[in-house]
Amino acid sequence: MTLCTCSKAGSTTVAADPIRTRPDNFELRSIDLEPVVAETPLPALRPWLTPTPLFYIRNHFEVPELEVDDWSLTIEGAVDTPVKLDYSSLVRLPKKTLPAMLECAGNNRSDLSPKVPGNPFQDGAVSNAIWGGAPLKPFLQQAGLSPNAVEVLFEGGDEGAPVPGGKTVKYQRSLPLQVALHPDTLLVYEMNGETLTPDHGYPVRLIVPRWYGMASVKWLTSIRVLEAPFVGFFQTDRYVIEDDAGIEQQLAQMQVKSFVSWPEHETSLPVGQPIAASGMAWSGTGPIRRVDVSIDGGETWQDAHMDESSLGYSWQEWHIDWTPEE
Ligand SMILES: Nc1nc2c(c(=O)[nH]1)N[C@H]1C(S)=C(S)[C@@H](COP(=O)(O)O)O[C@H]1N2
Ligand SMILES: [Mo]
Repeated sequence: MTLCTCSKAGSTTVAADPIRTRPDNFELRSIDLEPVVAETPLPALRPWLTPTPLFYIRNHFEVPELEVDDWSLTIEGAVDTPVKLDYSSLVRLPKKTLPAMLECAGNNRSDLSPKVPGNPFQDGAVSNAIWGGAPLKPFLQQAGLSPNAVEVLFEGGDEGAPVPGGKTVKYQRSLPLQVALHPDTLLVYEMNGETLTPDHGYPVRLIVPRWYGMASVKWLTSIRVLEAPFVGFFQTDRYVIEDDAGIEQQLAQMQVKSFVSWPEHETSLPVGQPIAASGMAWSGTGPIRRVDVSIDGGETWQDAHMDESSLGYSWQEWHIDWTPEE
């Protein structure tokens, strides 16, 4: 694919898309170092697949040091028989690979007005990867769920005080039973064909397609079936939003959303030269069928082209052919 790159002076050259040809020239935009929080730079949001080194990172605490040799996971709680899983048996099971994007619920927070506290994410707390792992469902079935089971709780190996001076907690999140039992809710050990990296949850993380990122618990150490809804900092204090009636609701599936990845904000383009403006669109409930784009502040709209259909739980690439007239 070629793109028009344009200098401020208005002279133009047609160059190969640098992010596709030289991804090593780009790096994550750091937001915090302890713990690591970093977002994907806008050029790296142009390709459908986000290279692992450019996939956004959202850690609440320091990355726990877990080794596969002594890592194991027990499915316990409201079950007939607890099931214990070790790493070597997990990776020997038939592998399911699934493209899925993750979006942090705080993505685009810096655009909010008035300003709100939290990591000042711009557009880059969102990425797309191909995940490899084993579905969780057979393990839950093997353990035998209590007829009173309502949720499944996932715990990460990371912990800390989320509020300065407050009490230490682990990163814990629960899922409704039917989401935990979805055949595409995965125990993941591979990302883009390689072993999961420490920042993304090594050795094993959960991937919950279509849900905001907070549900995809990294560095899994424990899975517990519950007979009552879970109450905990990352479940009922954070990741809740008031609905129109003023009632607090837990965040779950991603909302419908789209962005323009090219041209970037403040890019100067020559008048009269056709370009392809492009971006991504997604929803937490199904495939994107249509994207409408306005280049006149919403007065008129044109139908964007859908580039390849979006696979699995990924975003949908779109573009419009556009010739700036002024
Ligand atoms: N154990 C654990 N899991 C976690 C988190 C965390 O801090 N600890 N952060 C969550 C949040 S808020 C997001 S958006 C995603 C980010 O996943 P990534 O860092 O692989 O992009 O992981 C989720 N899983
Ligand atoms: Mo997040």
